[in-house]
Amino acid sequence: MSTERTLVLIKPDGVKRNLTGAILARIEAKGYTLAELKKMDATRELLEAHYEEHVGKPFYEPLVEFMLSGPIVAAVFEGQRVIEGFRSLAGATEPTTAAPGTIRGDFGRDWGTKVQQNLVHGSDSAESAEREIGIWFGN
Ligand code: RTP
Ligand code: MG
Repeated sequence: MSTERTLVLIKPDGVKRNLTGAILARIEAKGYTLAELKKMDATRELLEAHYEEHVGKPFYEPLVEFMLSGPIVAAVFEGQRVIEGFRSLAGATEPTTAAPGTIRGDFGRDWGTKVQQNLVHGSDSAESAEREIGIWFGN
C-alpha cells in the first residue's frame, strides 16, 4: 500500500490544556511524519465544510460552538496506513470509555458539556483525508 496522508485537528480543549506537544509527540513516536502544521482559529465556514456529514444532527451546533471556542491546531501526517493508525491512536469517540493508552482515553473525560470534548479529529477515509486537507490547507 502506498503512503497515505491524514488530517489531524487538535480541538480547542487540547490546545487550551497545553496538550498540543504531547499529542503530536505520540503521533511522531508511532512513526508518522509531520508534513504540515499550523495554529489557527476555525471559522463557521470551514467547520460547515469540514463537518458536512453532520450538518443537521443534534450535536452539530454544539460541536461548531465548541470548535469556535478557542484556537485549534491543524496538522497533516504521512505514513503507511496513517488514516487507520491515527484513529487507533486517538481511541473511541467518547473519551470516558476510550481505551487507556489512546489519546482520548488517557487525556479525556466527560466534562458535562453538550458535546464530546475529545481532543482530536482524524480523517476516516482516504477520500475524507484529501477533502479535509483541502479545506484546512488548500491544495
Ligand atoms: P472525529 O470526526 O472528531 O475524528 O471523531 P469521530 O469520527 O470519532 O466522531 P464523529 O462521529 O465523526 O463525530 C464528530 C465529532 O462530533 C462530536 N460528537 N459529539 N453525541 C455527542 O455528544 C457527539 N457525537 C459526536 C465529537 O467531538 C466527535 O469527535
Ligand atoms: Mg468523524
